Amino acid sequence: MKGCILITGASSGFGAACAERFYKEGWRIVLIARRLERMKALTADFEDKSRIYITQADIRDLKATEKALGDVPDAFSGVEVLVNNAGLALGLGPAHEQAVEDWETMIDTNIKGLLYCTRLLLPGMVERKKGHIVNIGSIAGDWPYPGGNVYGATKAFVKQFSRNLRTDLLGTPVRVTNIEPGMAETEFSLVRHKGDSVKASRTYEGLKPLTGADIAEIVHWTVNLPAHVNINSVEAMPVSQAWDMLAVHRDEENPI
Ligand code: NDP
Ligand code: 8X3
Repeated sequence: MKGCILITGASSGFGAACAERFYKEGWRIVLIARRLERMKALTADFEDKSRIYITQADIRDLKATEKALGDVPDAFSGVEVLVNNAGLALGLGPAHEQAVEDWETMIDTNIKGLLYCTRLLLPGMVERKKGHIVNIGSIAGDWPYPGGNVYGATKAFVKQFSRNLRTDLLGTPVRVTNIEPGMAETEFSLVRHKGDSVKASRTYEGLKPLTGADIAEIVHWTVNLPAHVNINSVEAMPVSQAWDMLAVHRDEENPI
């Protein structure tokens, strides 16, 4: 039998796609997010219910997350793969106009929530001498863009934390991978634009964005490589996305 994988943010987007992919491959799946009904709907057609465990938790809340993970039934204990996927961007305005509460939500979810899940599951992986932490970072953690201020900084944290984890775990068989996707069509932009579906869909107009299934494919590949192979990071963009040149502000009359 295949192992057990725990996926955070499994109610939508990449997390839901990973749940589908790993279930189909015969894994036991543990799904966590706040929207319980969405995870139930996602798995409604999955025949082998004995391989599915769904739990509701807000990963910003350490105690709630600890309880949710502590309540995972024995049949799902010994999680081999943790996909730290839950996360979000809020807003796309310049730093001097952004809401501090939105910054806090991103920091609490993308950084602290990811740390809580890692800290709760990693000791078991080290003890059992088997495990893989797959973090979902972003190209925003590498490449600056206007409005990416705190979101990008949270993903830069994920990148460096992933590398530091690798150094801490040297001498154990536990693997760590940071996957850094570019534009992917999920609910990400809807959340970033606070429910404005027009702005959200404009993000993907005239191009073929990545999909949740693309990211699930990459996660699946990194997890299924031979146990001695550690993919440190993967940066993946749609073909229609690339880096731009450095920006220069020009004002002939009032150069700054
Ligand atoms: P979605 O909005 O579709 O999914 C985000 C998931 O995170 C949802 O399942 C949501 O579940 C969950 N989540 C958010 N906050 C919390 C919380 N406090 N506690 C538990 N779960 C939470 O977006 P994506 O699938 O695109 O995003 C997944 C990850 O990929 C994020 O980390 C994002 O930053 C990253 N990413 C996305 C890219 C893109 O272009 N789409 C590109 C690069 C990286 P619920 O609301 O039910 O709690
Ligand atoms: C999401 C990708 O480019 O919208 O992390 O920041 S991007």
